[in-house]
Amino acid sequence: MLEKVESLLKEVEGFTTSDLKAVEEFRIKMLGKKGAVTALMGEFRNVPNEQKKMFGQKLNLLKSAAQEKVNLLKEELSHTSTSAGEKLDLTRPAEFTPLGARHPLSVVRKEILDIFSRIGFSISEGPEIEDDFHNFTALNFPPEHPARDMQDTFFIDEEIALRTHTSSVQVRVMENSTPPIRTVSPGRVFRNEAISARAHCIFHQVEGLYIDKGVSFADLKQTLLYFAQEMFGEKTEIRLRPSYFPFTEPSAEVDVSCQICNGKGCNVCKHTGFLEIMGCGMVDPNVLENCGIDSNVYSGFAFGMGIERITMLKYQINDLRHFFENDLRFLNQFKSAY
Ligand code: 2U9
Repeated sequence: MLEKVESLLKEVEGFTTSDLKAVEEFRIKMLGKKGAVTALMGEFRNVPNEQKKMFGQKLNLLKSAAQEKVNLLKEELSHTSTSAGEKLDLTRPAEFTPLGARHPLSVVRKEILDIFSRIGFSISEGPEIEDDFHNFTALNFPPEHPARDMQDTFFIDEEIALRTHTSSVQVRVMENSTPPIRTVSPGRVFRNEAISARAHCIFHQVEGLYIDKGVSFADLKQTLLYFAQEMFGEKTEIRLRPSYFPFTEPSAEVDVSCQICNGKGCNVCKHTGFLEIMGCGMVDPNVLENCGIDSNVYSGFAFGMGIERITMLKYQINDLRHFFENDLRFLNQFKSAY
């Protein structure tokens, strides 16, 4: 019997195969219910008492050697064989993995930020949950201003709300640095609006701020013309219409000449030749003072735009909800190199 154990041990040690099926057959032959090792285990009770210890040790060694050999071969072959025991064809072309793409809003956000970076603007970001001071008070919103209403703003408590614009980030920049300040702030903003083709309760903005000695409305106009021509093409013209915002004085809405009809008038621009792209103005002296900047020494301009609106104009998208639905038929049209 001892010889039988020794010879099986040799067989186990010498066994090798590249076929998973043969490994399974070997396992059954050795360790299966009717296998050789199992049979020897059954005969153990017939071994004389004085040999039981030595024989038991050899038998255990044989059993674990067989089990280890099976495990090792299965592990090795599972990397190179299919479950049916066939060899893998390593020369086969790899399966096609479709590449993802950036979201159109990310592409346009980067384009906007790059345009301003090229003329010395830094990028600043800040919290989406803001206190009343940074979102409203510092920006010259009077206590009873309708934007402070729960109908327009998502309040968390009386003092804290989801920011309604990224101007709050620029308030923080002004508090923490001294002019000259040239910064653009991209980010998500939140307004309590019903969702439609033209509005969403979450959207994306880029706002800009330039503060230094002697900054004028002429600087603002030229900066916006540069932006419009970089974004929409060098023939683009801009037009400013007077407007009102609590944080700028004077304030204006900015239009660009319609790229569809080159300003001649068409359905897209409702026959006006122009499309509105953003708002702007000279920073109200009260805002400078609220943020610790001397309005007798410094002046500045600011502007703000919705990234969704710029993207819709640039790519003639007629419904804002497309940006939030993740429909690949929509998204795949905007694959970009960036
Ligand atoms: C500071 C002071 C002033 C940012 C500005 C606008 C005009 C504006 C709208 C465009 C479309 C918001 O996304 S929108 O709905 N924004 O018209 N934003 S001036 O003025 C600032 C910013 C920061 C400290």
